[in-house]
Amino acid sequence: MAEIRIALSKGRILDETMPLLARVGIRPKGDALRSRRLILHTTRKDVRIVVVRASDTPTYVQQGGADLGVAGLDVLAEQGGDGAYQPVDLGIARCRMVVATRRGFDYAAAVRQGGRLRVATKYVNLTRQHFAAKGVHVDLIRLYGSMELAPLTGLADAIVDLVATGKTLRENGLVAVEELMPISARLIVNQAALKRRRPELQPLVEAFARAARSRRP
Ligand code: PRT
Ligand code: MG
Repeated sequence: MAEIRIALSKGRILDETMPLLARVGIRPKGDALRSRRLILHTTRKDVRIVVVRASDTPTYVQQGGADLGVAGLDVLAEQGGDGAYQPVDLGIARCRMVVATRRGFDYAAAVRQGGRLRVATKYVNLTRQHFAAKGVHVDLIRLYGSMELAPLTGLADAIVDLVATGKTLRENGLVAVEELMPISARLIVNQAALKRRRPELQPLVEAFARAARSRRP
C-alpha cells in the first residue's frame, strides 16, 4: 500500500492535532514534539507525518508533497486556498483575526477622516481586502512576526493579527478594535490524491470529521 502523508506544523497545530490523530488511531513513533526529524513514522505503517512550516502546509498539500494537512484558516484565506479541498473544520487552534491599535488611538476617527492608515501585518491580502471593502486607504507594511511591536515603535497605526487569550495585546498596551474573522484549523486534502486513492483517503477524512465532532462541547 502506498504511504499517506499528513503535513503538520510544529507548535499549536501539531500539539492540538495530536489528540485528534490519537482518536483516529494514529500516534507518532518516538518523541514527535522534541524530535528534529522532519518525517515521522506512526503507529499506522502506511501513515507518515511530514513536519512543515505553518505557512507552507497549503503548498505541500496542493502540490502533492503531502496528501492531507492541517492549516489555519488565516493561512488558507491569505494564500487563496485553491487546489486543496477543505472538507473538515477541526475546531482546534481557535483564535480571531483582528485590527488592533494602541490603547487611546482613535481608530474610528482615523477611519472616518479618510486619510491614510498605516497597517502592519503578515496578512497583506486579507488586510487589503478588508480595508478596501470599508473604503479606507491603507499603507501596508509587510512583517513576518511580532506585529504587536509595530504600533509601539511608530512603524504603524494599526496591525492585523491573531488574538487568542488577548494577553499579548494587553501586555503591550494594544486593543482589538475590529474583527476580520474567527479562525480555526482545517483539514485540507490534495484533490487529485483523493480522486485517485479514495478508498484509502476517504475513511481517514471521515475519521477526522468524527474526531473533531466528538471533541466539541
Ligand atoms: O511560527 P512560524 O512563523 O513558523 O509560523 P506561525 O506563527 O504561523 O505558526 P504558529 O504555530 O505560531 O501558528 C500556527 C497557527 O495557529 C496559525 O496559523 C493560526 O491558525 C493558529 N493560532 C491560533 C495562532 C494563535 N491561535 C495565536 N494566538 N497563531 C498565532 N497566535 C499568536 C498571535 O499572532 C499573537 O502574536 O499568539 C499571539 C496572541 O496570543 P494571545 O493568546 O496572547 O492572544
Ligand atoms: Mg508563530
